[in-house]
Amino acid sequence: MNRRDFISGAALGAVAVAGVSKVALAALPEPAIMTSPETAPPRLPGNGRPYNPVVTLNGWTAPWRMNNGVKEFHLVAEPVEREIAPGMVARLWGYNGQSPGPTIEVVEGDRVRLFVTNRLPEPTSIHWHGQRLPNGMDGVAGLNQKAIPVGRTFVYEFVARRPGTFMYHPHADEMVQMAMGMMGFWVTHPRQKHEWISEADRDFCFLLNAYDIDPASVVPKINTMLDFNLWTFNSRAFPGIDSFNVRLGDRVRIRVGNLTMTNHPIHLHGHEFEVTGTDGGPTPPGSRWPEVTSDIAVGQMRQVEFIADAEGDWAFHCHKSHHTMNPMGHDVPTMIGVDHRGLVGRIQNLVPEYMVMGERGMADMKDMQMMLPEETLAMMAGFGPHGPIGMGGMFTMLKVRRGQRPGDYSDPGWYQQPAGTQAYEWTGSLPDPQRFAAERLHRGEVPDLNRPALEMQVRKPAPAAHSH
Ligand SMILES: [Cu+2]
Repeated sequence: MNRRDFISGAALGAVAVAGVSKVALAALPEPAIMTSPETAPPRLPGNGRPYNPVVTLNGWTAPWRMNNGVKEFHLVAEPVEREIAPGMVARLWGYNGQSPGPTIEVVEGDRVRLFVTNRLPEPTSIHWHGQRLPNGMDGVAGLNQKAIPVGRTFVYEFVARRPGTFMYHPHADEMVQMAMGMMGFWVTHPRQKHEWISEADRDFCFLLNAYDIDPASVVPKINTMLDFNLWTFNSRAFPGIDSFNVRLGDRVRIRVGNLTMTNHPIHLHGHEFEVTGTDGGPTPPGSRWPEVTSDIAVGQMRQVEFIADAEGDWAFHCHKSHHTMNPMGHDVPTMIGVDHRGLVGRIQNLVPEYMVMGERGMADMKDMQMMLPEETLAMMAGFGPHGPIGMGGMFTMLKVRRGQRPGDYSDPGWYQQPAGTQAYEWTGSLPDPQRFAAERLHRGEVPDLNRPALEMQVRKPAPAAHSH
């Protein structure tokens, strides 16, 4: 999608907030509602202090209005329908039509006023995770304020004092409300050039979240503590997650927050990144080191940065392999090495839809034409240019292209590897590995005892001039 398409797409998906009259300024800002799970284009600031906007993966940024120098937002906590991936729509709770809610972008020093309307069936509140603010604005129901009753609107107001990466989420019945999808991202941009914050060419953000939704149902089970079956980026599961599309040589920043119940080692292929910011703000450059996986604990935020200097389609995913799977029963027995095909046939006489996990590993599953219940995602899905990818859940790709124009976030399609740069099949003869000798002995074949099991050459290191 090019930028113009993006903008028209956003206009279709959102209720635009038009010019506001003086009379309206005395009232609430009209809440903008997003109905599309597409990645919205960066929302360039039309007023207020300038900044380079972020792109929210399969999400969008909330519009605001300026009211006597105060940046006003209106969040509506409400039940929403969220497409987790094509083929599955879940009934969640969120903000302004989506889960997660819209990303809030402000500038360091901005005075921010947030109207929060509660259209849920129970009281709620919002905690502005990581912010410096007056105690009464921190949003813990019962501790800092009364919970927002059903049908009422509360106002939060504070100055965004430090630049960085933040989240927002309820602090009233939070186990239920976060299990239902209530959360959002918040970015405070630096007011002026900051020695620890570099200017990124592309700046992405998303939240890690998880749901437990039984096959054929659409509402999360809210009492699940650990055994979730949908592991998502911004309430989307692969292949429903958009790729990060960047230009070769771009400085890319990706901001991640974790509001699941477990940690997620987020891993990028083909590049090394540095953690340039945490929940506490930008990290001093002397504290940074290169890595390819960053473990993001529950309640944490991390921002990582790298130069996208390698063309290709690079996997970007949680490294817990169960988190790159879609709904499955974790109590299925392991069938690797078990030939149960005859058994399956006999059981299928009684239960025609009966299936078992693949006896050659689970890769069997990704080609199977399974009869899935409605509103259920295939366990492993997604097709690439070379066959099934066999992934679900917390998986997407970084697509680096020479020809991706600045400001163009559209999907460039699949990478064509230059000739001679792709793994290929060996078609020569295969030598008999030494380890098979033991098997031949086991079969009663006479071993050649004069032949060493493994030939090794050992060379002693030359003595150093001075030994210690
Ligand atoms: Cu994970």
